This record gives sequence, structure tokens and C-alpha cells, in this order.
Amino acid sequence: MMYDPKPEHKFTFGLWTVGNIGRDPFGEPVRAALSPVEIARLLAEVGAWGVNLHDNDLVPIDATPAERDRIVHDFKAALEETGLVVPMATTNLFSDPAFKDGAFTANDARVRAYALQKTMRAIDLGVELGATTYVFWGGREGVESDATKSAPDSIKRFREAINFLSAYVRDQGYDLRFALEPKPNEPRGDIYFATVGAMLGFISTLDHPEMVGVNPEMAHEHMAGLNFLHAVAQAWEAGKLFHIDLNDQVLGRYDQDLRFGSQNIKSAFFLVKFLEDVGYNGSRHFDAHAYRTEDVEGVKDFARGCMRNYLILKEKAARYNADAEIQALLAEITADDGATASYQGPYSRERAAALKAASFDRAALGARGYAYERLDQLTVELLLGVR
Ligand code: GCO
Ligand code: MN
Ligand code: MN
Repeated sequence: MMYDPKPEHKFTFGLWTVGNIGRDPFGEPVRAALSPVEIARLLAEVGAWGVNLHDNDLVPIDATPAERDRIVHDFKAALEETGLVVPMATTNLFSDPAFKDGAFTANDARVRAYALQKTMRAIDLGVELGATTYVFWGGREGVESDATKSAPDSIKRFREAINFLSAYVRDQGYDLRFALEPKPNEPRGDIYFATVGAMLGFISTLDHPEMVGVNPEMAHEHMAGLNFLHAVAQAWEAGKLFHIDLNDQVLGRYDQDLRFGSQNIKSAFFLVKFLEDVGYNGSRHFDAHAYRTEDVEGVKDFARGCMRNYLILKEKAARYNADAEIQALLAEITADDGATASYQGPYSRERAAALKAASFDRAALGARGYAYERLDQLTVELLLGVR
């Protein structure tokens, strides 16, 4: 079927997403915890290609080395059985009370050292499972009050940690790239490097910027009231779109992690269209979870819905690209009669002088209608299924 997920779509879910047990700040879990092996089977059943994990989604933080080996062995057997791959791994540097003031930016130097140790071990685990992307989401790397931590020191500490870990990966000879995931807030009042743009700026200050990119998440940019497509486009244009977290979110609400495509349909459409048009070939990772009202069947509905919505929007994007009226309007909007050709191109003294001397019909420029209402209405009609 047209909207059925296939391996080539590279749909992935974290163990923590379909494994979410529905605890929230006001209520207890509503679903039984599934083992990593059970989650892998569930993901295979709904048609996902891969599964991502935090170290402690798989191996409990207090597991003995023997327990670790047994758990990893069983999980590898489940991967073998289901055909699922592990394209991405990450570290849980936020659940344990030790990280209540952050990990790489914590004020306590022992916490910072422990965070580095934990991440090196988690990198080893991820590589052992086949991961080639390693995500850093600094959930606790922030403050409730700027009285408590120095922002410039935090930036330096975070840089030192990423530099140290980049060097570790190179020293081990691992085939692994880092993807930094920004979020403006939650669980901290304010998290450092709040947006994709902030991360992109930071990356250029690293020792090995070539091995570090970003993992933009739709909900995180929406929480800040930003345009996700613009953030993704900038990351892509900079060669830094190493991974992507897809979900949905209403501005001004708590961290909702809604099913992809369930809320901001137009934003999701232009995002999918962008990813498909440019030929992004990384994972499409759904970092979301089912409503708290759901049982395990509802969790499957949630996961299937994320992938199905992506594929529906992908098909809509192909229609948009093939729609004669829409394409004619776009061609008209960007048409260039060549009248300014001599002013276009790189700077030269001659070109600058000619442009300074040119005359423009400002009134005509201002009087032009762009037909954007028509174009957007056609887009909406296409999305609403009447076109
Ligand atoms: C969140 C984040 C996380 C990270 C995950 C992997 O809002 O909690 O999106 O789900 O993506 O920790 O790095
Ligand atoms: Mn998130
Ligand atoms: Mn995420």
C-alpha cells in the first residue's frame, strides 16, 4: 500500500518513545513498561526501520557488567530476529539525581567528570550496536536562575566536553558523528544553546566541527515560537543536518511530543516537502509518544500514525511539485526578465558603480501583486484533499 512504511523510508523510534509509560508531573504511569526486546518487536510489527536508544533505556544505570552483557546480548538477538537497525544512540544525562544541575555544565567538577565517563561508555555501547550518529541533548544543561551558574563558563564547559568526546571517538577509530539537539526549556527553566541557530554558531567554535552537526526537533523550535522549516533549511544548507526529531507541539503548552503531523499540518507538509526535495537521506526519527489515554494498541496506532502522516505528506509534496497551476504561479512569482542581469553577480567596482547609477520604478515595484493568497489557498486545498 502507498502509505505503508518501508525500510527505505528510514523511519526510526527511540526505545523511550513507544516505551513511554505515560507518567506525567500530575499522574502515575498508565501503561506497563515493555522490555527493550518487546519494544523492538512492537516496532518491527508496525513497520519501523530502526530503533534508537539512551544507554539506560537498554542497560539500567545500576546494572553489573555481567547483567549489561546479558541485556546487550538479548537485545542484539532481538535486532537479528526483527531486522531492526540502531542508527543513533545517546546518553541519559538527565534522569539520575546526580545530574540535577546538569552534566557537562554542572557546577560540580565531579559531576562533569562522571558525565564524560558515562558518555564514553554509552558511545562504546552505541557503536557496538551499529550506531553511526550520536545525539547530545542537554536536557539539564541550564538553570532556573542565572544567579546559580555562569553562562559563559557553561558554554566553555560544554565545548570542552564535546572536544574531549570528539577526540575520544577519533582515538577509538569509530565511524560516528555527533548531532547536537537544542531545546529552549523543560526540564530546566532555561537550557543553554536554545535553538538550532545557537547550536550552529557553537559548532564552528569546536576542535572538530566537521564531525558535529545538529539534531533539530520540531517541537523544540515550536516551543520557542520559531519556524522549524527555516531552522532545518539553515542546518541543511550548512551541511549540518545529521539527524532529525519529528513530532508536533502547540506553542505555549507543556512539552507535548505529539504524533507527527497531528497538529501543525501545514508546517509538517513544508518540512516533509523540504526533506524530500533536497534528498535528505538520514533517519526520520519520531521523538514523540502516545497520549496518556492509550493502551499498547493505542501506542501502535500512535507509531503507525507518525509514519503514515509522513508518507501522506510526502505524496502531497509530489502532487504539489506536479500541480501545473501551482508551478505556473511559482514560476510567475520568481520570473526574471533579465532587466537587471548586468547588476547581478559577485561584487566588482564597475558593477557597484553601474548599480548605484541605475534608476528603478519604485512605484511599479510597490504596486505589483504577488498572488500569494492564491498560491497559499491552492496549497491549503491540496492539503485538505479537494485538489
Ligand atoms: C526531550 C528530547 C529527548 C531527546 C532524547 C535523545 O524533549 O526530552 O527531545 O527526547 O531527543 O533524549 O537525545
Ligand atoms: Mn523533545
Ligand atoms: Mn528529541
